[in-house]
Amino acid sequence: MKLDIQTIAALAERLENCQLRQQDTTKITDDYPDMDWDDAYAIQDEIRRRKLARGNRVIGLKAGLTSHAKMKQMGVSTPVFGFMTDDYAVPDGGECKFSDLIHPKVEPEIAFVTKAELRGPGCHIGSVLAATDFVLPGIEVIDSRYRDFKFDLKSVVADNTSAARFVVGGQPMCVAGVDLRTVGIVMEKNGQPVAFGAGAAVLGHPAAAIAALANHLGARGECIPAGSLILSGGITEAVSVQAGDNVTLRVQSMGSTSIRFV
Ligand code: OOG
Ligand code: MG
Repeated sequence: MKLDIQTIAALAERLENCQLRQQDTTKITDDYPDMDWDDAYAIQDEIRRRKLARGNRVIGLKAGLTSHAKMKQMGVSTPVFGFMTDDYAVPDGGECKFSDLIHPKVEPEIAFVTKAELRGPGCHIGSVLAATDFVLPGIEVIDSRYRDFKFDLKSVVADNTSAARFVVGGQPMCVAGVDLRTVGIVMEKNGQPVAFGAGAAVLGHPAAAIAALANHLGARGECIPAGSLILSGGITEAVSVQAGDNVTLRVQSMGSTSIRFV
């Protein structure tokens, strides 16, 4: 760790206030170029602590930057991990208030719900599939607190990986019933298809993103508890949205889920 506890608390407050006030900021590595990965996750942990202290609950976990499309779009090369609280959940087909966000984008993802604990190190696709209760379509709404979505890996980790809102829905499937590598997805904005892909875009197999999360947490003495909802990461580039937009994600044999920006 390169930052002291006061600096970590101050950076967490700065980033969380940006989220709460719909303001953007410059990336924090501009001010603290020497900060390391542990600092970045410590800032994210402090943001979580602030939300829990305010009465929010953590209801999901996420992996991000798990596809080449996303890594290329953001100019980075390593997956990152974050959390989602109860106020991030939008009901299937429900509304998301655009004015609560800064400059949201949507991502097509496969969501996993687990039935057994996953604990790294050594977690692999097989352990993830064995521990998965079902998978279902999910749209993540990301909203970087950084100006123009311009960040580096440490800055985006500190900013809880741009997490803002998500919706899941459609037809839950057990993993035996679907090949998560070849499963096709279409994301539509206002009825127009805007993004296409297949599950293998995410680290070769979306379950690999869940394994990577378990191994990341394992290195910190934490685990993915049974019953967790986890977003495995955008399959395609993220797509910008405006108030009035209607976004639907269709996943082969898993139905669809949608969200409206109002
Ligand atoms: C970081 C979050 C990336 C994903 O699914 O790749 C992410 C960002 O691009 O702002 O959630
Ligand atoms: Mg995402």
